[in-house]
Amino acid sequence: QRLVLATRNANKVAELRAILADAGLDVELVGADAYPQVPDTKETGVTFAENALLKAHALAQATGLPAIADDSGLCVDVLGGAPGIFSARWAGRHGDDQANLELLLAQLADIDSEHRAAHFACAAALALPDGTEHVVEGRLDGTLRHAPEGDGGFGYDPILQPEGETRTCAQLTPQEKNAISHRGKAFRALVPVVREVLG
Ligand code: ITT
Repeated sequence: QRLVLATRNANKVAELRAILADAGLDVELVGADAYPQVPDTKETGVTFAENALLKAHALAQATGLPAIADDSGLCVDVLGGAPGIFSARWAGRHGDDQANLELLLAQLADIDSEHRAAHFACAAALALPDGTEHVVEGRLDGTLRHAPEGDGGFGYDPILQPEGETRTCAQLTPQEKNAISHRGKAFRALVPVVREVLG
């Protein structure tokens, strides 16, 4: 059985491969890079779930294969949930992780440690070429540091300290991050659905 990973974010691909393998999903995962002719999906939804479904449907339609997609981001309480679905382009240029993180830290410069609650959110979607769809969500709660720490992970990992942790996500091993992350939770919940739907 083959499944397309409807993401062009290499960091997500690496985490998804590990999470799905650890969950025992025995399918061939084809990267979206195998389909360069498929244009990037316009993320016009207003929720993580809507955008994840848009991406999964686009790849399923274009390839004729079942597709799974991830839409995710960082939601900051004191900013009313922003950057949220705009996390990848918070500073303007899509995927500029460093600029996004720096802008967010500048915006929060005057916010003290008691008021820096935030969470990562992830919607994991499965779409079939016949239009069948499923979506599940996961989150990781924590607080935001005043300065980045750690070299692991990607995106906002160096500033998010999970609840009950003394380290940032970027200081966790990949296994430790996947065990508690929004992405790990969402995709582990999707695995039984994938098994059921693919038979
Ligand atoms: P695809 O749409 O191709 O999957 P993308 O990077 O554009 O890739 P999103 O629109 O879902 O994906 O944006 C996700 C952004 O949220 C990502 O660029 C990071 O800034 C942030 N993010 C998501 N998961 C994260 C994680 O585990 N750690 C740190 N930051 C994360």
